[in-house]
Amino acid sequence: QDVGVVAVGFSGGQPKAGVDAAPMALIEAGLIKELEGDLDLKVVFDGQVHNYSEMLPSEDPDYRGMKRPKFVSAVTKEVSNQVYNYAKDGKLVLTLGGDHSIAMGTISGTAKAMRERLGREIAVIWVDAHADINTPETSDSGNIHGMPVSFLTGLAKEDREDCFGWLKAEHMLSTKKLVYIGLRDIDRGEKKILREHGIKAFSMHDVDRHGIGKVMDMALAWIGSDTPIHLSFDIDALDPMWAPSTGTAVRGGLTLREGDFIAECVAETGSLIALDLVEVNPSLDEVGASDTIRAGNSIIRCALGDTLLGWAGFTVARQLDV
Ligand code: DIR
Ligand code: MN
Ligand code: MN
Ligand code: MN
Repeated sequence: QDVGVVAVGFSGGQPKAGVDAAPMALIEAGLIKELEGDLDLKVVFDGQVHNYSEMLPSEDPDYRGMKRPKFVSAVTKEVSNQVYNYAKDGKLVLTLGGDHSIAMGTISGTAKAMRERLGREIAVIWVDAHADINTPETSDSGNIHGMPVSFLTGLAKEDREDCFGWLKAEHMLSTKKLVYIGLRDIDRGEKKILREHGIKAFSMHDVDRHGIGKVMDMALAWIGSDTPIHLSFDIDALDPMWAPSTGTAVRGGLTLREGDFIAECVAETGSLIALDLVEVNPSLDEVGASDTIRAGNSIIRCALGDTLLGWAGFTVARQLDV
């Protein structure tokens, strides 16, 4: 299996600097070497962490309450093309963020590529403390990293090409093919959206009630076999005990093992086509930064087929390769 890596050093979807340094921190911790050396994956990576500074608009006023709309739109459009180019020739795409607004790029890219390549819609497993499904109008913060899912599902619409109007039907995700795991901090407007659209969501309450094993069985049963899976993993899904260095930490989260288990279960399906690892911010809680980076690396390794036996006992993404 070939893995295409996109390193997105972007923080414009939220106000805290430092999340742009995560891709380099993950790579310096040995990520790419481990994927090649331990997991026998062929990694395609241009060696560059993109910062997209050439896309910074000269002026970028708030629009519909969104902060930095033109910059985030331009960067996510570029990320969409980068991800699409890997996915269209059968590579599993690993995107290192960056804040979670970049999922507008990654998911639109894989959705388009899988429609063209397999004639299929993708499913998304969104692992996060937050639902990131605010529309510009329901958002209290105006931070676009809290909105990507609403644009990707078409719940938020915008005609202006330079403010996400570039997202077309081919980029979109069905609300029926979206599953959340780990939720525990959802805004009022988001709760209404989740309820009204019958979106499948496993909150921390569900993880406590059923255990993570049963939750993964239910999540994967909802998606069904033979569907390409895009896993979008926000490190703040983990409890701050394991991943303190993140912009909006919320207590009462997943353990490190539960996070790895989610990734292992998705790997076992053989249907993983893309993974995002986002919201690691090494400059917050500097004492905990190395733990947070290690947790991120661990989730990536598990999703790409590492096992407790250190043996790639299943072949990632083979099932869908025709
Ligand atoms: C909040 C926080 N729901 C917002 N979202 C975060 O700003 O829309 N997402 N932190 O990761
Ligand atoms: Mn998120
Ligand atoms: Mn989050
Ligand atoms: Mn909130």
